[in-house]
Amino acid sequence: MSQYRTFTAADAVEYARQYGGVENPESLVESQEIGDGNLNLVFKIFDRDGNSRVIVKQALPYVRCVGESWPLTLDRARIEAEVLQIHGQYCPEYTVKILHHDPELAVMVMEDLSHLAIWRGEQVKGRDYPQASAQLGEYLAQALFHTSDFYQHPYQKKAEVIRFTNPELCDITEELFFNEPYEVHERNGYPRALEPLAASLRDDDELRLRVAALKHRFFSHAEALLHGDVHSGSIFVGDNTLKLIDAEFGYYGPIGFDVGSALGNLLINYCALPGLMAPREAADAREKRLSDVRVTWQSFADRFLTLTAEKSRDRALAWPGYGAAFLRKVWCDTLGYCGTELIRRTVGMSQVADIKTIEDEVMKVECVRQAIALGRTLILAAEHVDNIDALIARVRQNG
Ligand code: SR1
Ligand code: MG
Repeated sequence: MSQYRTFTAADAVEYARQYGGVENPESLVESQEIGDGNLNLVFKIFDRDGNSRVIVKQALPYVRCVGESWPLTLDRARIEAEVLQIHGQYCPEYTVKILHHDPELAVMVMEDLSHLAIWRGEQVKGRDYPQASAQLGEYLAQALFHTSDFYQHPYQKKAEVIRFTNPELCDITEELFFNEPYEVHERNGYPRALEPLAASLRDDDELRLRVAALKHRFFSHAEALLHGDVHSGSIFVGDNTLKLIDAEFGYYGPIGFDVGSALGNLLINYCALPGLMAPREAADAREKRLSDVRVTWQSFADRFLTLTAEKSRDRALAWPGYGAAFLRKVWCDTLGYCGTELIRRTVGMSQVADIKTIEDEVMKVECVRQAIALGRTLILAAEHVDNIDALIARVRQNG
């Protein structure tokens, strides 16, 4: 029986030799800890020729970016590996491959994706990956449809909801998305110049009611096995490929949460672009980002609808027209959660490189102001933004 211990670089190499599935395990000789996320250790394992071959990822018993004062369950490693295995079953092209995992050591071995780049970094540099949004939409549709009540047997679905009950990680999302940005909170990270705007969020009764409803649905609508953290930092892209990683926030929740998080991060980049590059380049990059938003939604919705028509197993849910009716609710949720993502990434704790990289402080404040305003509009107007064209029009109106 393995017992938890925090891996050293040498432990990671030894583990990769055992479980990395490489032909000549002894050729693995070195590792480098490359984790730059908020939570875990991530080791890249190299062979004698200096090629990286596999990744070993281990959860720490606390939140890495804060320290031991914020303990966090190791069970998140099991959840992450098992969510990715299930999503990989339904969408192998766009899900990172898990080669091995051990829940007690809170460790997993994954395929190496060093030939790809994290999408957020590429968006910040203004690099375009024209296929990525259609691939992301396809991933969302396949992963979410096949784990929903349309497709899963009711007994299996209920057992899976228990297996993926993830209270501690959900608690982080519940706090960071739906509480802290709307309170005076020490973890918030907005620029001081925006204090009046932040205060106006706290005092906006209509907004607070809508955020309460979104949180309530996050608590209680077990629609599908979510990835739980679909942002552009959890997505590798390359020439005509894309891979989702980092599913430790996975649980059974509202489908619109995953789709809205994805769109929200694209729109944060849209808001940040004028601070990241010259006006002409920014204008071009913004058009590409709006196209990414459109294509992500459209490819998700088209595929999801096709799957409901062709593969629904529940006799009532398979009734013609129900798939489309359900998708309309998902659209509404998507807009709301997209709005909360825009606000939590700018007002709250989890600030992103798109904004942090802006050097000009005045420009940074303006970009953040725009993201917050857009987030608020989407939360408030979710029920009145009828389709993707109307969303794009609202984004343009916002500035
Ligand atoms: C304390 S964890 C903060 C954020 O990092 C993760 O990637 C999630 O987005 C989470 O909300
Ligand atoms: Mg992550």
